[in-house]
Amino acid sequence: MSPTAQTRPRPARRALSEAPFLAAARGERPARPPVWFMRQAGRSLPEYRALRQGVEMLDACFDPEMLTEITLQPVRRHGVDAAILFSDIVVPLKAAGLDIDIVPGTGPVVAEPIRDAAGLRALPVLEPDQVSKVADGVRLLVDSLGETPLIGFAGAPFTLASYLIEGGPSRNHEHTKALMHSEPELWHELAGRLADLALTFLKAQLDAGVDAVQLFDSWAGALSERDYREFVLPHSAKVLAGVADYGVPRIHFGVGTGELLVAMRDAGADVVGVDWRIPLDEAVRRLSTPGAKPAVVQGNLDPALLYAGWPVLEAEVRRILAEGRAAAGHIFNLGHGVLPGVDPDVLTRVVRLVHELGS
Ligand code: 1CP
Repeated sequence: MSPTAQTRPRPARRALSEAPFLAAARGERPARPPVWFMRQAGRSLPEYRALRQGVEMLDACFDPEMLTEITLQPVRRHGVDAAILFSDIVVPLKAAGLDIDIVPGTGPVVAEPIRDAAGLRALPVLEPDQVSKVADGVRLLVDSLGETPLIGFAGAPFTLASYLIEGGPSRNHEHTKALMHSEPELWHELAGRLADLALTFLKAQLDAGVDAVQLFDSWAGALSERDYREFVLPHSAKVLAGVADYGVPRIHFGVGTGELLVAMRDAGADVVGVDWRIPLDEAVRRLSTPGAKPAVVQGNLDPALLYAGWPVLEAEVRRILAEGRAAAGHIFNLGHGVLPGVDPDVLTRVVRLVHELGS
């Protein structure tokens, strides 16, 4: 969101610039601090479980009416300050024709892991019309959301590559790291193609009207800063630079990335997502240049503490808001996604507390 960026013409949109989420993302301090939750839609909500009965996860992601309704559910229930498009980081891969599925209880699983040049050749290119159903959902959402901004998202090249190379969720990312170091040319070609795919997916959402984007590099924290800068940063930077001229906030998030925050900012983020392992004021200190405006951050309540009982949770929310005052702007969130078993009433109560404490 560089101030000099030429803003692209986008769909006519209600006046949203005063929305607390967008104000905080610009580095302002709105009267009401904004709060939303990663994975706010989904299994913690009984209305989601009811709607998904008998519908495969990826089918839901390509049904404009269903993805719209699921996206709206947490906004209605919790009163959060932003909606996040209900989709998945593997949706553009599926749309392009890759044999990939989301297996309940496991996550994304790829039929043929990509580990050599032949595998890379088989990776299809995403054409914008292959995600037209997602864009249709974005247009429906923009019409229904009123004053609440809509966040679009994509998986970053490293996190996507890990699923493709490992074949599914991985604790150690060993095949991914091995390929990166032993066949760097193949790695860079794969990551470059995943950057193009993420960019096409984000542009489809932006052209349809999303108000902000988040690049999820969930598993980047598995890398050293040296490896991140050499193997990952240029590709994530291509994605973030590729959407800069839309003039919307770009949030860049990963888990366990305390040591990578500066590198992730250097990749081109306007807002840096922080997990719970590092206090927000320390994150801001690492991210800020003395004499310049401090960084803008998003985070960072430990999602497990939603189980800890209200006195613990209230103290945590107060601490995080206080530490967040070190930032130019702070968007309250979890440090990672809502766990499926959480009591949704606890989330609603957190939203109310954040709003009350700010006013
Ligand atoms: O049947 C179900 O309900 C499947 C569970 C589920 C859901 C609800 C999956 C499978 N994806 C989603 C939705 C989803 N995925 C959203 C929804 C929007 C919201 O936040 O409300 C988002 C933003 C994602 C993005 C996503 N998918 C990420 C990045 C965010 C993160 O959590 O780090 C990742 C890593 C994935 C992969 C994925 N998809 C699904 C699962 C269970 C996983 C993780 C598996 C693993 O541990 O590797």
